[in-house]
Amino acid sequence: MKLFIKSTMPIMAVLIIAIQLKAQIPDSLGLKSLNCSHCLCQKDISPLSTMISHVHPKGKWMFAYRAMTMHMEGNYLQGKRISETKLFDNYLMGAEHMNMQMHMIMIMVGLSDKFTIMSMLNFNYSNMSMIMPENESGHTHNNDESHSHNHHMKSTGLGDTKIYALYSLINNSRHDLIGSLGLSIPSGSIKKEGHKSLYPLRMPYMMQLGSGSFEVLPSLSYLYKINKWNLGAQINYIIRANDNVLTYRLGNELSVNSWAAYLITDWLSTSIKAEYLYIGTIKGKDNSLFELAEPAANSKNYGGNLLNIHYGVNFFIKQHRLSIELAIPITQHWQGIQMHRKLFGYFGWQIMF
Ligand SMILES: [Cu+2]
Repeated sequence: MKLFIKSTMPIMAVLIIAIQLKAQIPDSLGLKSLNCSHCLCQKDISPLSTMISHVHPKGKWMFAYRAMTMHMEGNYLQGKRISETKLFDNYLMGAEHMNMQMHMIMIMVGLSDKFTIMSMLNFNYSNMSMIMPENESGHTHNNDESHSHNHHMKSTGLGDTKIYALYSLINNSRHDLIGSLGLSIPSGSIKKEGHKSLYPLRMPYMMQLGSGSFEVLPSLSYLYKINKWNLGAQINYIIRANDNVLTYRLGNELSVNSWAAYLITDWLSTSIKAEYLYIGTIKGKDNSLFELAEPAANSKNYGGNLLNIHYGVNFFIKQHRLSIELAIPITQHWQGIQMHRKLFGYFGWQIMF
């Protein structure tokens, strides 16, 4: 409960500021939207997975729900899939596949025509299917499988909470340049444990709901608008500012992405995007994790980089936007033994008012 209050504070702050702002400018909807001839916010055709792609005119609100799912599979060492036998030479068990879901609730409001604030609450769900050699699996539940033995690790709950300030540096009929700075508050648990009878231990780093660190999130976005096209490029950085209470710090992350989006008709747009993501290695470690239990429990098996290609569509219905996007990795390189990322899916709904 305390955690919930702590994490909803930024949302509340945004709400209070925005309600006051709204009271001061009663005709903001009618009048201000006319000022917005260069503004992308009304019909933002940028890819859904691009978190920051517009600022709002003063007093204009947006409410959004976004979901992201990622599927990971196999155990890879230096790009090559390794056999279960090889895995069990070094570890007691391993992951077979994993599904991660993030559900985001987002509120955004223009404090002035240049300055917008945005707040995001996350709910995370992770499910990792584990394998272990048959002779290691002397647990209580019955099992008829002949080769290896499966069980699942699951974690679910509130993730880290984010608040962003966005500033429009350039905004004209052709060019948009948006600088933004965010802060992530570690509201997500980093002490999730597995099921009592199967894995009565703290789960590995990637199964935890947050980073446990405060994060500084700078970003710069450029958009070029021509006819029905919107061409964009963006750079995002996640700086993990402190060691968390378990004395480790997840690596910093850099994302560079570029996209082309096209408005096909009044109500439909499509986009392609390339994203390069670099994830740094973990500093320190969670001392309660047994490193030989599985690759994910070893802090050395963390970090790397990948290049994703995205394809998305946006539907516009009055002030609503519905979006779907899919992404697949083109290349990926990971430290040590890690699963490979296979598929990403995004779904989003947003409303402007
Ligand atoms: Cu918005």
